[in-house]
Amino acid sequence: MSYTRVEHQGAVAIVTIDRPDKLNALSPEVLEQLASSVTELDRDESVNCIVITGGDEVFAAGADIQKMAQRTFQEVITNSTMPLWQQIAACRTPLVAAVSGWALGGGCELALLCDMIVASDTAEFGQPEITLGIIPGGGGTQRLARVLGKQRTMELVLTGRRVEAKEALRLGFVNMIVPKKRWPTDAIEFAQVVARRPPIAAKLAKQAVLAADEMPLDAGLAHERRLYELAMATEDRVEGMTAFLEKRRPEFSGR
Ligand code: CO8
Repeated sequence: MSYTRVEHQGAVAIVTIDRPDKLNALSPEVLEQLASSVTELDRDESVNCIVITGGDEVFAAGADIQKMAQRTFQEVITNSTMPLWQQIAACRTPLVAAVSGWALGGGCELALLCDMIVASDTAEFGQPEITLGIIPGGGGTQRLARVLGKQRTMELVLTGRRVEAKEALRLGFVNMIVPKKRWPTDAIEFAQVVARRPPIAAKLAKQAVLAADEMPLDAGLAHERRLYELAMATEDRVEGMTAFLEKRRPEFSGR
């Protein structure tokens, strides 16, 4: 059974989670399909930006509670879905989450794993795992804490309180809110802006920014410098700078 759809709009690929009867609950099958689509698109030279999205009413209501309820401790230890989360996070192409409706538990973690989030004004985020007797396991405690800081993350993770789009924007974990009637069109248009940038530089920039979460400042600066030098070796930087000097639009080739 297919739970994801992939479509292309120019250099933007859109992966839609499509399991509406279970509010796009992220079962292992859904995660597998999502991860394999993202990996395939990441290898596709014609794709410069990937949008991960769900339906109008729900992005994803979390991991599949029905399946989780049946799992033994041994199964959790031996057959984790963690490699699939890591596979999506390893995508070098910029990832935009286009979120409308609920993004809860694993759904919120999936949005946070993306590089940017465009939310419709009906979006609602939360980590309700505590109400089920567990804690986030797809990166929620770590990625939220890096965006919101300790106090606010503690509040959301310990109470399971949901956050509406406006508050998410104020807290800084959503890039922008668009009216539901212009969603996901505006999210895709935003992705098109990223997709028009030289793709190697975009991938290097993504790698450099992500390193900020993982490296001390000195190592991060050295890493950024190496990536900058790589960008300077591309044909696209020659084109970008020449186009600027010739007062014309650059035509990037991805080389
Ligand atoms: N899993 C499985 N089924 C779900 C889920 C889910 N997460 N969410 C909704 N559904 C199902 C319901 O069971 C229902 O199915 P059915 O019609 O067969 O009974 C259908 O979807 C519709 O749901 P509701 O009737 O509940 O719809 P409402 O509009 O009343 O409520 C809510 C919508 C508020 C979104 C509600 O469904 C809800 O609270 N869902 C659960 C949210 C949640 O707790 N998410 C966290 C799950 S735990 C998690 O994500 C841990 C991640 C760990 C990652 C680990 C990586 C290694």
